[in-house]
Amino acid sequence: MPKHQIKTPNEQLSSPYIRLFSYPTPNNEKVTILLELLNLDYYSYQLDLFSESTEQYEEWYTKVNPIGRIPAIEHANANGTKTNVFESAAILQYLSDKFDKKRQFSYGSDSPHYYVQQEWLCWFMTSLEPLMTKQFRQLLIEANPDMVVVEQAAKDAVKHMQFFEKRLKKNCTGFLVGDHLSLADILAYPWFCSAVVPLDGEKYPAMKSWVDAIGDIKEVKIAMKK
Ligand SMILES: N[C@@H](CCC(=O)N[C@@H](CS)C(=O)NCC(=O)O)C(=O)O
Repeated sequence: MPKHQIKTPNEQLSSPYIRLFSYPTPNNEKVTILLELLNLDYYSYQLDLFSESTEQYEEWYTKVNPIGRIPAIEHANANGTKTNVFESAAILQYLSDKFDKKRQFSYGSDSPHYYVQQEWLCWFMTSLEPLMTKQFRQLLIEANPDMVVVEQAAKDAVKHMQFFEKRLKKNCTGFLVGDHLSLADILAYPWFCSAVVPLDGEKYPAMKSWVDAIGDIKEVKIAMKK
């Protein structure tokens, strides 16, 4: 099994290894999907984010991620040299550059699809992702959600989903970029099957087929359960 749960953040591991700092949210699922697809062994430590301890702001963790958010990884290579990466899109790019040499789940800089993948990654991270994070926080974490914020974020998200639908129809392959699954799909997928973003299959048929097809992939199913 690729995943190993660890109970303490600094558990001694023998190199090479990937230590994932996690919490079960869509931002984390993006990373677990790629780790599972690449069949990589990884050690997952779940931080205590939302209780009073707010472990993410402890000094040891701000050395991994100065912003105090999950996901983040520590990768130790065979020589024991460690690299920390935070921000889900940067982690996906790091993992694919290191471990997806055949480019089965990504496009490398030598591909004509590379900058298209980058466009969709940047668009998603700067436009849709902050709206969805806002909704997620209000609905699933705050004791008294501010419904004005939730409704505004939902309206804005719907506007953006129209671009997404058009792109899938234009590309015509069932994927956002090129003709196979890539970082663009992996990054966006967990949000569209999370409870905070109800997807209307009649209005967004291309997105509905895309969600269903990705959700059918064995490794994606495993990653979404973890
Ligand atoms: N843009 C960041 C977002 C990360 C993020 O917002 N993570 C949330 C959980 S999904 C978090 O760690 N929240 C802790 C906090 O807000 O204190 C990414 O994609 O990695």
